[in-house]
Amino acid sequence: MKMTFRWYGPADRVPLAHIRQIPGVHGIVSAVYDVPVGDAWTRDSVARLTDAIDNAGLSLQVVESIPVHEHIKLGAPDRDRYIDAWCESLRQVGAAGVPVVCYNFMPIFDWMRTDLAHPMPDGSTTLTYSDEAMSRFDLSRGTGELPGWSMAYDADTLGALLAQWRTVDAEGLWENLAYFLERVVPVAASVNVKLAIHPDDPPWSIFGLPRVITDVHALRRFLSLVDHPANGLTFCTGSLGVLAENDLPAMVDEFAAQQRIHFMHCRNVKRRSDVLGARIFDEVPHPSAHGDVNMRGVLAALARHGYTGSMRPDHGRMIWGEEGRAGYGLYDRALGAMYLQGLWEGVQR
Ligand code: DNO
Repeated sequence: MKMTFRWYGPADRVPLAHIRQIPGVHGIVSAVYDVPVGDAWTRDSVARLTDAIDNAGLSLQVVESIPVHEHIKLGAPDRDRYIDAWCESLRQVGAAGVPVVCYNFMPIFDWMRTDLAHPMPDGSTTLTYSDEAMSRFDLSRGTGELPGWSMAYDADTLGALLAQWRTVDAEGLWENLAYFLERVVPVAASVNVKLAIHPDDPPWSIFGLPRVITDVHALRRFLSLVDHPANGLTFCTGSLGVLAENDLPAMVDEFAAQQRIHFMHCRNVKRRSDVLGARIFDEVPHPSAHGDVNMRGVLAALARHGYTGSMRPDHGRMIWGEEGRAGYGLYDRALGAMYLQGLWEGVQR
């Protein structure tokens, strides 16, 4: 297992020099942030990224993410052009020697929370999701009201996108995903890159949009769309862990045995519900005791199958007065990295 840490490029408030001081962390997870979605990454844009990371004494182990243009997910008539650009980015990443690319296939929105600074009893703040708070967002005013959503859409653009999505249901999304995979997996294989889809977060439909990468059945179906080692998973314990029916250690056992887990996102979540039974979850400290994720079970399953891929501590809380990008401060993620390494050492035979 390789312990890694996400870095949002030169604009990140957490400098590479600080990441380097976390014991055992040698790998970086990052992306090219200065090329518009849908355009191909160039050799130079990738080299600027790898140079900055190499110069800090670290190495780029995973690209997270090459964004998938909305027209690919929608299956729009011009999708081939965007798939070609995605493949070109993939070739550049492969040429730079980066072994894994993480991406997602969620319509319009990536991960979604309703509160990015929910106060916890210990004085920290964390990310929280609530169905009830979701139902109060008014998308007719664009994405402005959504907490921290990085892809800002004005009211008209968002309205048009939502209208296009009314014609694509979950089965349509599966078809568009298959069409995409059939074209990108051979390219990934040819440049020695493993693809790792990120599960939908949360793993259920939001705003009436389809979401399909949700549970064990979906992951099996996904892997069978293109049954090739380069077509694999980012196993995110936090995303999958908010569904009680997802038995995470059993899922890791199944997919790691098939060598189809190419990247691990480890974080813990605590499920709760309001008086009416609506879903709520909080992101909690990484150790198993704090939430519903059996982290020991997950890492033990990985160890049993000799997992050699990258792992990163996913979101952390804001602690010790730190300010910054929600979920991506230094301190709590560093604690997570240390916990995960201790656990990993403990589950080795
Ligand atoms: C959230 C992340 C996701 C992830 C993408 C992958 O913190 O896990 O935004 O990077 O879904 O494409």
